[in-house]
Amino acid sequence: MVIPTRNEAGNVEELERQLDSALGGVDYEVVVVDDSNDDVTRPALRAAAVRNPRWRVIERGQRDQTGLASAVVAGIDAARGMAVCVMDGDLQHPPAIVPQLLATISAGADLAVASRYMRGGSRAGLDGTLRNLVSRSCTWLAQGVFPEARRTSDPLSGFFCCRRAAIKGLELKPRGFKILLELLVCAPRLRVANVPFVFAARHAGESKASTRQGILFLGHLASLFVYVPGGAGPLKFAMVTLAGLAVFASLLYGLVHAGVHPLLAWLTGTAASAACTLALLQLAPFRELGRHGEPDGKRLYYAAASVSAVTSFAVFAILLVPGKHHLFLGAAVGQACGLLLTLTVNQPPVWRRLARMLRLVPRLDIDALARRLGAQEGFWITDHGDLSDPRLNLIGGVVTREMVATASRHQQPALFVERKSARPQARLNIETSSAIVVPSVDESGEVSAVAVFVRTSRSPFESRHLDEAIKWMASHGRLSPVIAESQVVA
Ligand SMILES: Nc1nc2c(ncn2[C@@H]2O[C@H](COP(=O)(O)OP(=O)(O)OP(=O)(O)O)[C@@H](O)[C@H]2O)c(=O)[nH]1
Ligand SMILES: [Mg+2]
Repeated sequence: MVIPTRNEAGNVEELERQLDSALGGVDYEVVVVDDSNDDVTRPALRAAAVRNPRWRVIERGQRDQTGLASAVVAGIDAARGMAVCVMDGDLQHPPAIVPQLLATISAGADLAVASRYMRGGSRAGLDGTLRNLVSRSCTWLAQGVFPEARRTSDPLSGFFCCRRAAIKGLELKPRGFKILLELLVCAPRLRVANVPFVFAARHAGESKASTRQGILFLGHLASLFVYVPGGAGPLKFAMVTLAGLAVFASLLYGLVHAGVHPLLAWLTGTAASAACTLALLQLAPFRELGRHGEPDGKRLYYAAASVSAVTSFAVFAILLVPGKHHLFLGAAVGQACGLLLTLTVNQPPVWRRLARMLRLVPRLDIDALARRLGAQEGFWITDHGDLSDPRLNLIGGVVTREMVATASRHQQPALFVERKSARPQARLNIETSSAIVVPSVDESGEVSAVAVFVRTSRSPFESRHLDEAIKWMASHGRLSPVIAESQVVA
């Protein structure tokens, strides 16, 4: 149980009592992450930790008090159980629901959300029509922007439970109160289930929700939109498409009015619109759009875009024949056809079939991946405890077999680069060794094998090679879904 608290002294004893009675048959621990600035909460929590061995309290110093969500992240990092449940410390989240959340996890869900917004649930304890309205609107906004948040009816709930192995390695950087939304967006492949609950009234103490939290929430949405490349796909697609269409339409209109031949104006407009789209796709937030999670997905994206442009042009040219007054109708119908085609290709089943047909997802063959990365050698170490594997001799110097062992122990992909010497003026044509190490984690959260790539060259591996190795292995199911999904959320 991870419980963030800030000035909740009046709730501690009752919380302890209710958790005890609700979790009778369960082996559980309570990790309280406390940011209190009153004089009474910390003594109350310490007393709970002394009398109850299940309780642990993390008291955060002033500098680390960066909000509710970061407290939850700290609690999750410290938790040791098979499942982690997050709940408020003011008893608005009834502990009696926790066994149902745990049962939902046992039944196969990765994430069980206690939801106020479903049959059997309610927000009786949320006082005031205005707060209800704000809460509802924020939920709709989050679900409108992120389809990932539609997997539960209550993506802004602060009461949920997840399998710890399923979220291990996720790079979370939430702001404000909404940690669940962060999980949903950063890990779109988690299996989510809802459990209804009645949001109770506060047992004691005061609310910390405020207008400032509302502003932080908007900032959090923006941060997820910008820094999670694969998040909010449909909205990003609409933005890029509309930008391209705007460039196309204004050029077509302007050039035709300046007396340029419509076909030439169309070509110019299309070229400029394609350039604008391409430029947008280079930006980090839009990068994933054309890739669909495939490391090599852009090839298909460009092919589809070209076919759609040709279709659009053909329709335009045919409709142009009857006379000039059909010009803009022709352009509109042409663009609509092109868009329809793009949308069809964008459907995951169609996309996957095409990708397979065009061999964009070949079987992962470690030699092929080594060639892609420009590595001299690429190999699997299946018994990663065995550091005597002779192939590890390939990584010489500072990059040692211990580093491979470390990356595997921490289950973290790593990039190692060494330099020949500490001399400030390096000779540029000297070869250095570098290595990429990517542990492959199976369903149970264990490392089943470690992929090692070695390069001895004047230009060592860079972080983009590491990213590419991770992407390729993930798209071939050789990596835990979480490591594959975790993005750098700045
Ligand atoms: N560690 C930590 N906990 C916090 C912080 N802000 C709020 N909390 C805790 O997070 C939980 C939820 O905060 P509440 O103030 O109850 O917010 P709320 O439930 O949205 O609002 P109410 O319905 O008015 O209670 C409570 O247990 C708070 O003590 C914080 O900055 N740090
Ligand atoms: Mg509350």
